[in-house]
Amino acid sequence: MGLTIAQKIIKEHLVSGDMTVGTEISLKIDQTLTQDATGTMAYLEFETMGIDRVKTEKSVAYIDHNTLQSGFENADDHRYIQSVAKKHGIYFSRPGNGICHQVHLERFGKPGKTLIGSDSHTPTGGGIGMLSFGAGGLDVAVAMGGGAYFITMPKMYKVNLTGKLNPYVTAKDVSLEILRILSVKGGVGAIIEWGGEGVKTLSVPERATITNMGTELGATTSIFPSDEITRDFLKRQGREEDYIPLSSDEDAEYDKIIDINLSTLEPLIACPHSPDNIVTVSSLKGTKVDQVCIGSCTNSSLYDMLKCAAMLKGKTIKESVSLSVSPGSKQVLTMLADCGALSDIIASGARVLECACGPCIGMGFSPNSAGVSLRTFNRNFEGRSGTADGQVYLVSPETAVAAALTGEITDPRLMGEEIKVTMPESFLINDSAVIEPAPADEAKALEVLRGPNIKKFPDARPQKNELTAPLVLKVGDNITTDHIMPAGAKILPYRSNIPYLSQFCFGVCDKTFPERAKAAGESFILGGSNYGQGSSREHAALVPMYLGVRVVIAKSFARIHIANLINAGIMPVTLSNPDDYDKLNQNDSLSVSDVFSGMDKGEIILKNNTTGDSIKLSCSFTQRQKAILKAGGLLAYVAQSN
Ligand code: MIC
Ligand code: SF4
Repeated sequence: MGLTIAQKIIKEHLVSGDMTVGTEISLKIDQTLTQDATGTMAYLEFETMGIDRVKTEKSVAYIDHNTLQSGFENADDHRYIQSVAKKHGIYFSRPGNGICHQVHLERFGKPGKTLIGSDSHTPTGGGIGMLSFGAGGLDVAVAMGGGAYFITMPKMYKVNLTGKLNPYVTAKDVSLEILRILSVKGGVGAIIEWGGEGVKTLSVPERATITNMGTELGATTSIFPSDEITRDFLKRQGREEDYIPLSSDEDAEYDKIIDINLSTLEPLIACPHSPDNIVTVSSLKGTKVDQVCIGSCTNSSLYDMLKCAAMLKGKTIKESVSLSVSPGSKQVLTMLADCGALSDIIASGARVLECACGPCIGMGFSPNSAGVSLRTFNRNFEGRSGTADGQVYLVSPETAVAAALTGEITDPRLMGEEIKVTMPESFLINDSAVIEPAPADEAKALEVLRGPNIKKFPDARPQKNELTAPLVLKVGDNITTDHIMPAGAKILPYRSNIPYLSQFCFGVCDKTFPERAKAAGESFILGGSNYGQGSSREHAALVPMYLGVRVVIAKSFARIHIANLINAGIMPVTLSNPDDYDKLNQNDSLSVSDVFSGMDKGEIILKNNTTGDSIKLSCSFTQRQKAILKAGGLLAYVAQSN
């Protein structure tokens, strides 16, 4: 049987397992990336492992999430990451150099290689045929140390593209269309390969928009073939030698094939508060807009920015609208400036922000009360913008500009003739904002600089064979990591300070949770389906662990979060019968016994001491995962194994 693109790369990197769908495999990782919000913790974990130099081909530490530096905390953490990177063989991308995924695509990613990153949108690298995964910081730390990355062998889905996008219909609309078809749960357990004749009509930045948003489908990752378009992109980036061709075999088999005819698509929009809440832009025509934000790792390439600049040229944005533009990288910003397009953006009345995540993660530019904000980003989870009642919609750059100019949701096809942009023959190459690591012989003497904001990693709590504790929180379906451990300007500076962060845990759902969990000492949480969707932030597991949560019961879990729970020593189990969700109420007293033999059998019995009900819980832990849970988390497990 022939192989898909992902299967080919997996086969070449397989360390353990036999590639049977649903079983555990582990992969050799060629490259890693971190960003600052997850990076501090990842490097603290790496240091704990006691390894001198990273063992990957390339590891890069980016500073892009929290660049406000509203106090010493942030600046100290940046300095810590810079010094730890220099010492241990990691490249350091300074604040201002751009958003990790955009810069990695431009400067470091390679087709056919494996990449894990402590950020859920790492699959952006699939735009150049790289097999890239979002992961928790601990998994990235292990990979930097040369350890394999463990995943469940995914199913293979193919999206077969035909036709060609019409004017003002974009790669973002393709992403929204697949979200409409599959929903935020539709990609769980699968790698999505994009193929068919239509692929040839999409440039690398467009492909990267699509693989980036594959994360919102819950997919393990997404990937495009590496073809002449990929070669051309790498050549323009001055690194044609990194090109290798990659395609699936003719007789490769897929678990699902979805057909999308690009010619039939129209501009789409994701309504509050979920990326799969999709309608056509034209159906919301006339809705008043307060704010428009262009940028994020989804839509901040030079291609996107040039199109926006062309639409804004010679025009002024509507008085009632506030527009922000954040170019994805220093390369993009410099090239926009050099060709004059930046002046067109500024002249229109836009506010040009730093090359960073910015408003996407609630770092400034929050909308006004109940404000309608159209964003070219990938997530519109409730409260993420920093304004609790903000109404965030996700759109393409073209739809964003149309709204900025008219003050209301407007189908961009009404904005006149198609805007055509010509891409430059070569990109401007200047890696001055990437600091190289010190040579190994000099590195030993280097000091790692730590500020007072860095607090000790929480103590491991090994799983016990028996536990009686209250159900301290019951929540519904699609709980995101933004619900569990919110981000935003007030909280993000404390990502290396778990005790401080713990005050905000589940703040969006129930502000009393931290106090109640602490008072309980040990506790259970109950979630609905797709628990933990969204970000890779391991803080959404480490903080509940710190607060004493020992077991999370849910109807189903999101991939990265379940790995993070296990890595933090919290046991994730599912309800064997989802209807039993109704038999459990907040504050019920619950017990599990014979946990260790239950882990082996795949079934643990939960006793509800309040109602007398017995409920079956399912689990399917590998030997390694059981050992991690018994050790009290991955760090403790690694320490025990050394
Ligand atoms: C996000 O988009 O939610 C983030 C912020 O990039 C996160 C990482 C984080 O929480 O630091 C992600 O997607 O993994
Ligand atoms: Fe940054 Fe937003 Fe992309 Fe996350 S989704 S990496 S916050 S730009």
